[in-house]
Amino acid sequence: MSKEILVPDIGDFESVEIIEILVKTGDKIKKNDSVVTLESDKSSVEVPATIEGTVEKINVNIGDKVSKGHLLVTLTGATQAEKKPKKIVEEKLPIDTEKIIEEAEKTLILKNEVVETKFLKKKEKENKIEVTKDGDIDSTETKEWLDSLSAVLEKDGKHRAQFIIKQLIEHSYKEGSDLILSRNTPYINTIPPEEEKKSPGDQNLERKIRSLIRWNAAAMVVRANKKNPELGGHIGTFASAATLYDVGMNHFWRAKNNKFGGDLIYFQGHSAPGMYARAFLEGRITSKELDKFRQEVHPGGLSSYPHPWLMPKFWQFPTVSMGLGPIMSIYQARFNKYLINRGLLKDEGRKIWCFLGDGETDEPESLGAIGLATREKLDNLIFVINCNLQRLDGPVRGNGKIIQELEGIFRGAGWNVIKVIWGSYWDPLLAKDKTGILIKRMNEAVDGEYQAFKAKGGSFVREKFFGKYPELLDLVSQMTDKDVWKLNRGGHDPHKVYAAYYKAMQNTGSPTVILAKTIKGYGMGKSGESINTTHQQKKLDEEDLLYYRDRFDVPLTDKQVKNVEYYRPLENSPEIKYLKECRLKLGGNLPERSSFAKPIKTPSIDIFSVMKESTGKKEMSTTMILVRMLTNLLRDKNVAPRLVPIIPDEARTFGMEGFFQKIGIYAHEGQKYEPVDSEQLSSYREDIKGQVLEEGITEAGAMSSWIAAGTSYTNHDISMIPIYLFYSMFGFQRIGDFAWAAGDNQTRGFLIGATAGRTTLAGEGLQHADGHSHIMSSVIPNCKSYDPTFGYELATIFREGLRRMHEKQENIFYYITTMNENYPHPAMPKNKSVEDGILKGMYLFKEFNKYKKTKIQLLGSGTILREIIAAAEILQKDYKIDSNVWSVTSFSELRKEAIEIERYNLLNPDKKPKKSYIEQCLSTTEGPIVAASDYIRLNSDQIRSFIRKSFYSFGTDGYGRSDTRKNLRKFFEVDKEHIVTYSLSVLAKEQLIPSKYAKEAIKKFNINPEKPMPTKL
Ligand SMILES: Cc1ncc(C[n+]2csc(CCOP(=O)(O)OP(=O)(O)O)c2C)c(N)n1
Ligand SMILES: [Mg+2]
Repeated sequence: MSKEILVPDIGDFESVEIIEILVKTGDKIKKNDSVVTLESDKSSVEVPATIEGTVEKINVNIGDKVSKGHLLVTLTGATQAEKKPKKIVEEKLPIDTEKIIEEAEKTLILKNEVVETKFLKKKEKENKIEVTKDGDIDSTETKEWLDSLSAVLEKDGKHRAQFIIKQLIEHSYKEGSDLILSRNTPYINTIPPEEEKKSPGDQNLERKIRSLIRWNAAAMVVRANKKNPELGGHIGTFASAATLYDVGMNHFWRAKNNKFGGDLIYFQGHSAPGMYARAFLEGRITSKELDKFRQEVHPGGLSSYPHPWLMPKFWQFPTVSMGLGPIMSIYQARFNKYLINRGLLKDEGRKIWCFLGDGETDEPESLGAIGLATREKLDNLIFVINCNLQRLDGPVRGNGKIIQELEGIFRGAGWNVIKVIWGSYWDPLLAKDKTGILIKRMNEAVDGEYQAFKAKGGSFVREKFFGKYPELLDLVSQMTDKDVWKLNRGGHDPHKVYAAYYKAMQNTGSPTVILAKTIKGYGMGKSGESINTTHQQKKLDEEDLLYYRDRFDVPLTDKQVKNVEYYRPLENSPEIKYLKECRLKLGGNLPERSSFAKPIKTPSIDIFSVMKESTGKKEMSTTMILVRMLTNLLRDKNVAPRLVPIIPDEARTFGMEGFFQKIGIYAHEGQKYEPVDSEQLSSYREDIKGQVLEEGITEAGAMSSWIAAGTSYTNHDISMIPIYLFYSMFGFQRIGDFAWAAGDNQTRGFLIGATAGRTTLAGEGLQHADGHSHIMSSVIPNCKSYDPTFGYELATIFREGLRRMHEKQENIFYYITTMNENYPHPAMPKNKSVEDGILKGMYLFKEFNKYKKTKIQLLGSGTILREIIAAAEILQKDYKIDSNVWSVTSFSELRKEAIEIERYNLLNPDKKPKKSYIEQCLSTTEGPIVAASDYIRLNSDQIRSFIRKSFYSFGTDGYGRSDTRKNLRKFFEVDKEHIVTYSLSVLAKEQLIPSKYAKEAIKKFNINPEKPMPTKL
């Protein structure tokens, strides 16, 4: 029995071209094998077989135009006709909508009436009752409720109690209450003392070790600044966070080794001295190296903050630009799950920990993606927010309580929140507090006060905190001021921190945030404990140092303290042994950066060969060509599984909807609904094994995913190839700081600035029209930026990118702009040097050599190259002027090479000077040089100083605007008419032709010389 494969529903498209036939007569094909590739004017998509069998006849040819229902292939021995998913369209008679609305409205009115009468009744009742103390209108009734709850708690436990509370809340809403019920719990620890998991550690030894780390961390900052005050550094931040790090290092954070992938820790940037100080005790860093803190120019220096670029074997994540760490860690956690769900990584229960400051939570990036962490059920993610109530210049929110604020935000977003506010010394007081007055006082005081309490001593705390209520004063009457002063904060109590970390590790189904209350500059005494200048403190005088030593019992003599000596106990001391054993148990050192990823073999040249052929009359955009190329790459068995297409909510704009069915969109819960377009070929397919990351509208999120995927070679020892496509204007301009961090992080991958060019993305206007992304990308040292015009250029650059980043494992990344303008693409010139030129940044595209009299060099980039080519034709035809047309694929690559050569020549005055590639191309050519691109003049100006000839650059300086491409190019003066006119003028200025030609052209092309510069319009 023979069966047919037809063109399925392809959405809004009709008469779509067949560009590839992927089967041959006699082939045995399985269901879902691709049969043909269709290409509309926007995208290409493969048609999968709906049945299996042997190909008997192919009924179409390449180039045929087909529509839905067209017969593609006939199969023999076909089995099981695919059952189309049932249409969920209602077949009933049209519904009388108005009637339904009318009825609904009636019920609504009725309902409202009922509700209103209810409220009226309530109001009447309220009027009769007098509000008494603290808003409690009936304390006997309140007590009854509370007693009932206590009974439930006692009899059936907290879960049952919580259930009942939830029911009560829901019920109250149903009954018409619209009060917002607090997302906050009281200002006490989340974990009650009886539920705390006890640390198995030796607390005495751990305190000693921590004290030494504290000392050495402070000493390295002080020493560096004694040497040279301009070096800077922070003492106060790590001083407040030391316990938070130490407990993790001693008991929780597992390192990468040959048996385990390792937890990933995002350290708070300016707490770096603490990590160095610990590494010093571990013997990983010498005292000489500590002395080179922040002196990074010579080898062996320790970087100011976590910078993998500067310390590639140590730091894993650049974090100091505040806000980047938190969001990157969220997407890192999600990417881990992505790899696991796609079967590329073993699920070993690895965790991602991210440390951030309370001030850092002001950054939109810090909190902007916490909802995603809940949606994705990232129980592999733990945030630790060090709430020292201070930031750079003072309190975080002096009038409020940052911990409560953050609790509300994170709980609202569905996180598991663990508050670590009070240390163990408070436990007996809280146990004695039968009336709840202590908790009430804790709830009342604001951060500004809490900060002052820790700056001003025990008697101040007694007077100002406890003194507010006589009952509280009684509570501490037996305690000395010293005892009161000792009442510690949770984040400095290793027991409390241990219990919190332990609980966080057990949590499933949601991410966890630990809100730990600490003191900025803890232990620094008068010089910097809990005072507003703490953050800037980088010098400690002798008195401060002696105090610090005594406070933490560091075994140094006064003389040693005066010399600010480091302290490292002997190798076989209990401290060092303990420290090392802890790390040994946890698998090794942290932080440590390594990679054992295998290279990915560059795909065969054949995959790209179709891009090197002419498209004939067929017009295509480079974005389409890129998508076609990616479709081809998905057929390469080495590359296909490693590709990570990342798209904000723009897949259809970029013609990428074909990927939905083919490789699926990653969704950790699969697809729980039948998509509205399920009948169509490119229907929206979410899948737990989906490959595409469609991020939604978050450039910061997409970029974080791109960084996670592009550093997978080190974090997971598996190389992935992320390709993030975005509107070029919403790339570097929006996520510039991430791109810089990506470079620091040695991310390997492709950034594609699609719909690029100030005059090429025509109809969108000022906020969309990009004329400067190539300038922004060019400043990143390891970013290679390209602005190709033709399909073969794009294919050459892309393949080289794969080869260099993923086969040769170079720490570079690519920024390539692609356009949405459709035009025909020529075949790749046969000349061997073309490929080399494309990669170096320019090659001779065409010579116009008919008249051999006057010549000009025309350099064009991106779509403006086509204007240049057209201008060259006019110059030859109408003015008998010859030209060389150069396609410049990358002004920045040309510049980077030229500055290197120039530097070499200047530093080697006695050697034979080398020639830059620009010089090799242009020094022997004839005539002045005119360069233009769809970017501001600075783009082509990048090569100006390396050209020893007259050089004129044109570009799209000014604000973009919406109009037709033709009008925009005229406005920005980069259309062929302006190029011709400017060329004639340049030649006149060089005295190669009379000026009348330029004058005539100005008139002929209707150019207004009085028009203000576009930058002023
Ligand atoms: C994006 C960004 N803006 C500003 C800074 C400068 N800066 C460094 S630390 C700091 C204050 C940090 O306060 P917080 O997050 O509370 O950390 P703490 O030191 O108190 O732990 C600031 C503003 C920065 N590093 N990054
Ligand atoms: Mg802070």
